[in-house]
Amino acid sequence: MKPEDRSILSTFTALVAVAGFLLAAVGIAAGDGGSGPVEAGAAPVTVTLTEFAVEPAAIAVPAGGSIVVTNAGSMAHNLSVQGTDVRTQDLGPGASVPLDLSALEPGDYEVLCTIAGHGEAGMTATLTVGGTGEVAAGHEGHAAAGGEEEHDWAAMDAAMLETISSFPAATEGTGNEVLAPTVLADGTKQFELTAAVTPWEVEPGRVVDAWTYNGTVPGPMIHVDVGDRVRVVFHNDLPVMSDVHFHGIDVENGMDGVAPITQDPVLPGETFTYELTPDEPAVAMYHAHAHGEMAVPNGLFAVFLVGDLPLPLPEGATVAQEIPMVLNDAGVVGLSLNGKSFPATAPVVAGRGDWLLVHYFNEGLQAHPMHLHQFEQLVVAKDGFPLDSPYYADTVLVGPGERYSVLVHLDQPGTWVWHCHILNHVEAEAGMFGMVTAIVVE
Ligand SMILES: [Cu+2]
Repeated sequence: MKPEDRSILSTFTALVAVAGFLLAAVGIAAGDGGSGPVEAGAAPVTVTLTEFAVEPAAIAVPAGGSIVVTNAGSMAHNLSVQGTDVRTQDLGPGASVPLDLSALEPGDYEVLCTIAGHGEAGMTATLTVGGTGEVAAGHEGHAAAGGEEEHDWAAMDAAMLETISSFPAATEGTGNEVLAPTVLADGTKQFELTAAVTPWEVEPGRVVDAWTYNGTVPGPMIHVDVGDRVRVVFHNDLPVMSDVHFHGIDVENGMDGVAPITQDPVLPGETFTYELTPDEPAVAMYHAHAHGEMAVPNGLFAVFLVGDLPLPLPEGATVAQEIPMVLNDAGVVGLSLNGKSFPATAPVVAGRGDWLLVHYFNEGLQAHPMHLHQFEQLVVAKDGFPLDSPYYADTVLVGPGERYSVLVHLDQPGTWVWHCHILNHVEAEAGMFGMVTAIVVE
């Protein structure tokens, strides 16, 4: 993204936020004015959406009332009352809208964000519509939140220190394991992939129903040589149709994995065999294309490397470790690095003086500025294309679908933090989480 594009984006984001504020103000004014169904003087309860929570968790409103729904997160969310037609549209970050609940009979309801995976990730709450017209407990919560919100500062400190000190935490399952092919008689390298819904431990104790290739997030890494004949036998055990798109590799049209355009959908229980012969180096990915908005964030993504990049290393230097760093921010997996959320994100442990080659892959729905403390990142390739003029950066903005390859020279010992610099992708009042890990130079 060029600098001018970035400033347009931030202007747009600011406009969205202003529009959201105005909408919220209109909603509150309508309630206070007594023209709507809300009784005079009863300001609507504010319900706040974040990744991945709905607050308050127990919403209470008088019969005939309304609420104001605010998206304080960093991705789109909505709020829907289950079993009814009452819901907001999808709200961008910063947006705020009134939601009229006067159509609801008194009683208890479940509310949730209906964007794929967000409910499962925790964006649910209960809604009690009171029958008496009295302002229920939720209103007091709003009054407190509207003025000085109560923070338990000591608890915030304790949670932050506790989460950080638990790094690195062990979890079940490792993504990006290299997938060994079966080599056929004619030299073809055959890889077997099965897509299915399987349990995946994103962080200690948080096990989600991920959509996986061969049971892991990211799926297994495929690494072949330029000119290899490659066959990928794909078996679909998902409850929906699927396909496999090789993002960043030249293929024949029928192998592009875009059902129903280039192939028939691979229905549940079916198998499809892809054939490709990559003829140049690639830093690529494979992922589902059918139902991509749901399937990919839920975990159907993996790394596909072809050959090796030419690297501008000093005379005699070699790469000590090649690190895939796959970014995701949505679905049941959520904000994560290589399928794990801090403190389960694996640190890179390396020796002083080592060179690392890191490939960033963004399989999420947002751009992430990946910042490495202390060490400059020498950007050597974009989307697998070697740069004529590699450049240094301490923060590399990786958009959805993009790949950046960077060389890092670890010339200082210590534990150096490595994280997305959108700060609510890494921290919350409950502590550190999400897109953070570290490089430990011994
Ligand atoms: Cu981020």
